[in-house]
Amino acid sequence: LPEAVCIGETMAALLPDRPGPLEDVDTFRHSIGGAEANVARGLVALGVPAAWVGQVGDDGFGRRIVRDLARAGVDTSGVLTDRGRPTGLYVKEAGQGGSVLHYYRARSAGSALSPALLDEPSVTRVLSHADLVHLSGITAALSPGALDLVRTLLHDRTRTQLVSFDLNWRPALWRDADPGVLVPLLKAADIVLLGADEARAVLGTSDPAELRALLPEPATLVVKDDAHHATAIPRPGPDSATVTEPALRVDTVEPVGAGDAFAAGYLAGTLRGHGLRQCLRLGHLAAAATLVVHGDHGPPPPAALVRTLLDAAPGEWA
Ligand code: KDG
Repeated sequence: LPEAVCIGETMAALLPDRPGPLEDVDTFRHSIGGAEANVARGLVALGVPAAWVGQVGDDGFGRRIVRDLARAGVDTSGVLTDRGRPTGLYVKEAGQGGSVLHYYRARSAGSALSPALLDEPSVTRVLSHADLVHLSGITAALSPGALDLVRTLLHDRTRTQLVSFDLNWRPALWRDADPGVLVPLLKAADIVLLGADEARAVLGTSDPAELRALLPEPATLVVKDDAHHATAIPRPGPDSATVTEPALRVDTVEPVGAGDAFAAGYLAGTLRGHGLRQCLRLGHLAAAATLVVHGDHGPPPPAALVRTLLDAAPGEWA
């Protein structure tokens, strides 16, 4: 049974074969994407048994999602099929300044998640032994039912031990919903992951001390400053110090998915009992592997390299 369960929407992804406006693209590659499934995949790549739980439509896109995740070693036994709704889709538009994701997910099977999911025996089973449940702010934006599911998982801890929450700020999803609901969700999590830019957009600051004052409850806040560094801010206490670790320098091909890879690395480190510095390093290593490829996930870093770099002296790391 999985140690970690990642819950949210996974979509079919159409990736253009060339950069530029969508109207000029002739060929798209069919892939899959979704922040929480990306984290599950990243965890498995790092040796942590993980499941993705969510809903797909009774269609080829849905079957492809389940097949690809299962082939990657992700437990899909808690994936439900919604016969009345289609699988969601996103189309990537690659430009000079980065990629834009166009979503076709309104009324999708994945956005119709609700606390009823937790009554399904297959879902109860995968949750029964999990040490960690991973959620994200994306799910909170999808529908009132999906928001209720996130709230239930954060507040009803009889089901789960540790809950991690990646803010995953996607402004396009919040045009018709109130992002104010996100702050109480962040406060109820144990581990909060957020980008510095996301923190500024949602909380008005990315300063570690100010963020801690706004979110005093979580055991750890992890703030990622894109290509530069990441900072883990533990709850103040006698043995807790804030740790900052620089990112690895790589030639970025495309950043989509790197945040999920970082989360997977950080959380794998946490589940393996590593200290904050090593968790941040594992996050950076996993992110670097995804930054150098076009899709949502890159091949995992070789295990021997991981071991060497986790133990490297500060000057030898980055
Ligand atoms: O983090 C990558 C995700 O943004 C991508 O996989 C699609 O889940 C997705 C979303 O909602 O943006």
